[in-house]
Amino acid sequence: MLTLFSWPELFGLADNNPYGLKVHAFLKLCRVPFRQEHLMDASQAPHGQLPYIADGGRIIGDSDAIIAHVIARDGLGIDAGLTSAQRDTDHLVRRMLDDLYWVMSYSRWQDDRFWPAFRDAFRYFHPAVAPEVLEAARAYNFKRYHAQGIGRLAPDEAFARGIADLDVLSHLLPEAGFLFGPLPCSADAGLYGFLANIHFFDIDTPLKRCLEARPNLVAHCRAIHALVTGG
Ligand SMILES: N[C@@H](CCC(=O)N[C@@H](CS)C(=O)NCC(=O)O)C(=O)O
Repeated sequence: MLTLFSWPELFGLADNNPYGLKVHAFLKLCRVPFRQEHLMDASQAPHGQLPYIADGGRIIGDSDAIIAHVIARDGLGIDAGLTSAQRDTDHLVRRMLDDLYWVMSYSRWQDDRFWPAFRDAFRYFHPAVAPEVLEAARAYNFKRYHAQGIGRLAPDEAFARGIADLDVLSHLLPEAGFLFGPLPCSADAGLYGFLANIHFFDIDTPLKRCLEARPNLVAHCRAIHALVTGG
């Protein structure tokens, strides 16, 4: 059976990382059987990043590559009805979410206003994780943020990027239903990976405030959540 390796759960979500949650949601939406293993270390992963999967002797990293592999392996029709314009939108949205990733991650690990709440939540849900491990991860993330560029921004500048992304998503999504119609596509699993990691986190960041003020983003998040959790 396919195994999904991803970062730990938090606030009832199967992964506190949006890319792993995206793959988890995709597999659930497509009713693909899998088991999940949570890791605190990405050193064994392809490209040194989670998520990755092990599937019949193959190891595949990167959420998009994983989704493409499973669609091809099982002949899944989840995206079969998309027009070429919708496929272009799907591509652009995924790339924009790659940018939102940095703002979301920065809000948890770098911004001193929210780091204590994130750290305490992590320790509450995962008491076995030593405080030094989280502090080391924080120091490592500071280096990543600096190299990427987000770490050089003041919090207001960083959040302005993420809020602009959420605004665009709110314009794109309908009031009800999913990105491209009444049924979810793989793009909706991707959106959920990010939106749920803001909406269900009990940390009052500017990203969360922005999302909560846009009913269609909340509705989308809750609709996919109900489909993947059965609740
Ligand atoms: N393009 C990848 C991105 C995954 C990703 O950004 N993973 C980060 C999340 S924190 C990671 O595992 N980083 C580990 C590291 O940088 O050491 C995907 O779509 O899966």
